[in-house]
Amino acid sequence: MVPITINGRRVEAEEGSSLLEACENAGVFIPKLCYHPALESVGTCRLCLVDVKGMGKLQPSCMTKVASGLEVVTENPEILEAIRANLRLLRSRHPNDCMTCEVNGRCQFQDLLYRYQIEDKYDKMSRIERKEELDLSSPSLVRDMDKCVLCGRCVRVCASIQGMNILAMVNRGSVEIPETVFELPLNSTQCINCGQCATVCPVGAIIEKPHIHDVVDALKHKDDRIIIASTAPAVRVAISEEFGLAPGSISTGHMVAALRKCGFDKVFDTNFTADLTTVEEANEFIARVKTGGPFPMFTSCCPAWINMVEKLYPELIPNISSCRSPQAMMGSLVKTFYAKKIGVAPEKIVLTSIMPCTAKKDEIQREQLAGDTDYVLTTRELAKLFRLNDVNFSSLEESDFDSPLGLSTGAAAIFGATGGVMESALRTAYETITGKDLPSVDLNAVRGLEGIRDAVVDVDGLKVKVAIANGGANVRKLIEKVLAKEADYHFIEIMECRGGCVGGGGEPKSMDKDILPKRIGGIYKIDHDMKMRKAHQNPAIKEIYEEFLEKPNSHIAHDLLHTHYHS
Ligand code: HC0
Ligand code: SF4
Repeated sequence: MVPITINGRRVEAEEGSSLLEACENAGVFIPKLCYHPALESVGTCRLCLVDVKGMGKLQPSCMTKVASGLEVVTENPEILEAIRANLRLLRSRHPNDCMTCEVNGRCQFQDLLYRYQIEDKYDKMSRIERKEELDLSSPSLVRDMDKCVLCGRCVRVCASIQGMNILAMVNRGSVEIPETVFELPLNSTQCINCGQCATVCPVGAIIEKPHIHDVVDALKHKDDRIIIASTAPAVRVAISEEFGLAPGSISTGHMVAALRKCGFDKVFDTNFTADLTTVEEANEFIARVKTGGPFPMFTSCCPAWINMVEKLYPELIPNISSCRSPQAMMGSLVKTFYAKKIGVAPEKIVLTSIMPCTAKKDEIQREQLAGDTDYVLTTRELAKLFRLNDVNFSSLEESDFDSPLGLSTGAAAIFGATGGVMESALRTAYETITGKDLPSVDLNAVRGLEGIRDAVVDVDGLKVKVAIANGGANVRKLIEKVLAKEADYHFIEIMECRGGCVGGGGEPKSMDKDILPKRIGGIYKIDHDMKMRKAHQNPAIKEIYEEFLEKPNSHIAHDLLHTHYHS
């Protein structure tokens, strides 16, 4: 730490860190659009300008490093005028449809316009006509480049974190925008629908394909239909942030209560089918061990990963577990097992899945799975649904999930964090293979936030080599090693988003650089505090096998819980 002066106040700051971070750590507001804590700084939006003594003209604070003795001013008439001029310019190319924009009230640009009083009541330049075509081609995302503020965050996240390079800045000046190669509609590119571009977008230029309007409509006009929600492991933690709770807070009971308040007739838990996935996947792995492969076996629950394999690495299709994702298992069980149980035609059930992920919107439209899950709301859309329904989130009385598809173990909870699917599968595979209790339920070797991790797990003499990758660029690095035969893993967990599902493309937008460890902390706490922490111990899972599915990997389990892939 070194001493610097910010607006005449002496503070300690980390040498070599950015002035922007130093100011924020000192509680001094800095406007910004291109800066994002998860991405490399580029200093292009020219909003984070500061005056540094001895440096001449105004400096972008995101690109200026802290050095001992720096004297920084963040507010003076010159800085204010420069910021306002830059905002006015961006405002002049922005449409006037805030009142109907999907991110109204959650827009970093709108906040800055208010803060700096960029009023345009009499601005002749303000415009409403469309310049760029709306790209609705993707099942997961909407691109509205008229709303782009040129921050370039989408381009950087797609290239450096996801390793995909789907978007690039094209043109210059008033027509500059992030564009796909050959200006193809997003769905005709190799985009994997991970939605990382949408989570970093400060405005509404890239958003999830909204399903909220259909869900609101279904809840309003139920007729004789049963409206069901099912919630993913990661949502119960991240939803807290949307209602002012500390990141990492666990809101399971409040979330279920809020869903009931919105009018859902039943609230099921995707964690139940995460336990079911574990049992099916562990048994599939054991069968591969007995028959000699193919190895490595890859997990199959991340739909952006499935997109990546089908589009870029089709030769790996035989290596992917045939298990449907927990979302897809829930879809098929609700429309078969549950419909039969309550004596209702499957068409009379509307199932909405609540996910931290945009690619899950794509997954439900896969022809192998179509018709099971009707809608997918992201965590962001869920928060909006709660706000629309005047839900007073934290003061609701907590509620439990409904049975029979609502009971789960700690092993399901950790699906929401990178390494969790692997840890859960290993807990079950170990006990299924050895018939013995695991020496320690916490398999710390597979936890963490590093992009690629590996471990050797001793299953009673059998050395199982496992690896975990999170974040598309890391995934691609690991896959290249596997394809080059430089790695001989037996089992690999892949999550395309950093941190796993807690960092999904549908999660609340956050400018907290420690957001992933905070959310992951909440996820492991759920597991730690549960009595049942192994999927195969879940009595509701045992019951559904006895009543309906017979046994793991049975014929009916294959029909309803497994799938296939194609390039
Ligand atoms: Fe995930 Fe899932 S854990 S992909 O990371 O397997 O989205 O949260 O819902 O389906 O359960 C996301 C999260 C899920 C699924 C589960 C898996
Ligand atoms: Fe890139 Fe993912 Fe956005 Fe597609 S969804 S453009 S792969 S960041």
